[in-house]
Amino acid sequence: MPNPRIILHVDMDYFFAQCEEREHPELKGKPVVICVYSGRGGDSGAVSTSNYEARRLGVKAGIPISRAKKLAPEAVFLSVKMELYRSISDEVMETLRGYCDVLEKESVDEAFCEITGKVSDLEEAKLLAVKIKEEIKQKIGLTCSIGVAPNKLVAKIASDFQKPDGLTLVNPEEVTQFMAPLKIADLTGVGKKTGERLNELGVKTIGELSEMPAEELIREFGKAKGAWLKQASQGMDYSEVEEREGTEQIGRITTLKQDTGELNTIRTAINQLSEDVYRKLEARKLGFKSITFVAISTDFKIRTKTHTLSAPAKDLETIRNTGFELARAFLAEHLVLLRRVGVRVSNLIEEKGQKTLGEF
Ligand code: DGT
Ligand code: CA
Ligand code: CA
Repeated sequence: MPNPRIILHVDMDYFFAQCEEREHPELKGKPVVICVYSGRGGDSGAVSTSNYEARRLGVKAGIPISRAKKLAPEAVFLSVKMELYRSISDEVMETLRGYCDVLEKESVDEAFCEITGKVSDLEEAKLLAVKIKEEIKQKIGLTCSIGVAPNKLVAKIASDFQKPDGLTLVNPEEVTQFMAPLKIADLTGVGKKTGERLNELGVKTIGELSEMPAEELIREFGKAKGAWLKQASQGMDYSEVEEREGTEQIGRITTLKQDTGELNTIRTAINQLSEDVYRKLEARKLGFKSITFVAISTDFKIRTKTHTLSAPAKDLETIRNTGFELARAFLAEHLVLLRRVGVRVSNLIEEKGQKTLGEF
């Protein structure tokens, strides 16, 4: 037997809503609902997520906004501010990267971290997970839930096990025991249709699924899926934690000392942000092809302006100057006061210029 792997799955708690609570501390304790308005006017649209206060009132992701307003008329309703969440997500991912061998960003609010080479046993993994939670709390001001397990499948299920602010460790020897009582719907990767069919067959828990003969599952769901169900129900997963290409960006956002539309004040902020971004790039020996200026106005509207270079660059000057030019162009186009500004680079490439991380 090779040494078991140790993998973390980190999932931010009620992510979009928690970002809003961080930006507006007066929201804490109140039900908060994040909405995606369809643009068809009125309350047409759906709930993207909600904080736990709102969830207790029945307001969950996916329900119509009009229904949410009936369930929780006293709640605070906000529209999604993707730029803000993305920049906070970048901060989270950068923090995680410092702790792991390989980082696989799975979505805006979750990632797998391979830490097999960083710790020697589960006890050390636990200490590391606690440290990560503390750093994300202190530096970024958000809580997350972490699952620690010998593979990605079980780590992901474990991160969801004690939400919010949870930490769940699953020993290699305890995997089947941990999985057995869970509902089929908890098995990541099982879609609604498959779940319903299994229910019809009288299979309600992962443990019951693991007792079904592989042949029967294959007959029912086809070769690939049937075999996968059999394996997954036993908590087996050999997929690797892999860096995803082209998805990465490095960014920094700051709140201005006062709301302003003055280019000179904004330039000072851009210089500082550019240096922070540059230091991150330098430490990881990365170049970039795109630079983005992020502007958050006093009405909380978030707008961006991006410039893509004809050839990759890696120097501070290019970030700083392009950021400044983008800000100048932005202010010429918009008569607004800015509350926060940000600088971001994307289309990242490794400095040697051989292996590209970005798409060109
Ligand atoms: P939790 O359960 O504490 O992890 O809560 P969230 O809100 O972090 O839920 P998660 O991890 O499933 O999703 C992360 C973010 O993705 C969430 O804050 C908002 C967005 N999201 C989730 N589900 C939906 C959806 O059905 N529609 C839209 N538009 N956005 C969604
Ligand atoms: Ca989440
Ligand atoms: Ca998530």
